[in-house]
Amino acid sequence: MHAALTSAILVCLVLGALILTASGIWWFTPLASNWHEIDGALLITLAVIGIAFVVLNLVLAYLVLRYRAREQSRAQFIPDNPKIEKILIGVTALGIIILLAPGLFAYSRFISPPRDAMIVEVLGEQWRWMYRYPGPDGKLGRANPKLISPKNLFGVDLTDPAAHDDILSYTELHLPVNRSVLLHIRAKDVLHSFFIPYFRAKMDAVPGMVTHYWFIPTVEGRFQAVCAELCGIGHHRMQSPVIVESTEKFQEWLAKQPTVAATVKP
Ligand SMILES: [Cu+2]
Repeated sequence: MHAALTSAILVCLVLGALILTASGIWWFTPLASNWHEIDGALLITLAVIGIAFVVLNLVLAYLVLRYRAREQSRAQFIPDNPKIEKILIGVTALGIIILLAPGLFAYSRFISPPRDAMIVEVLGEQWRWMYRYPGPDGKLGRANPKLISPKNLFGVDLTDPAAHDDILSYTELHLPVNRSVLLHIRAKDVLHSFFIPYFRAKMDAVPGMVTHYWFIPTVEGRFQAVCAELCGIGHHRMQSPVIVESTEKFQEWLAKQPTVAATVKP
């Protein structure tokens, strides 16, 4: 009786997972960037682990029922079976290669930006995201965590002339549509992770180093960046609007934001 119930629960688990997947209620948000390749890697991962999940659970359900305890049945001792072990090692190795390879290729492109990408700095702190854009010189000035103060939230180094025209945004990330963007990601205090689910883009923000990734926003609209690293009690609040708009609107917005010279300079 217990064996039959266990088997039935396992079959229901598999059916429930298949129905939920087919219904699409937890499916990805529509892609709003160039990273079809990352979606491809995610789908391959889902297919491999999905097939493994269904097959293993159905086999388990069958074995639980087929070899349940019965009066007349006796266990047989089989110490090993080299043939089955070889097959299992082969299938597992193949599964792991299929899981990892597409992601490795996608990741190498994800961190290799095109030369003409627009650089934006992302700074994470408990618990918000802030942004710094290069000014008319097209260059981000140097920054140093030691220079961070209540007035100089980014720790911008004012001895670097390239820093003076940098533009600061303390709340929103605005981006022009269909333009390559390279994010330089920093953290002030603890580990954070800058994640824009619609762009399939995510990278850890690590205190003491600058990490990066690039993408092309392909859809105009209002999106959301979140922190994907449990970073303290206010982690859930660490969200920020991401606005993708036409180049003209973006330039208009950028012109209204404060520069380092206007805010940080003593
Ligand atoms: Cu965080």
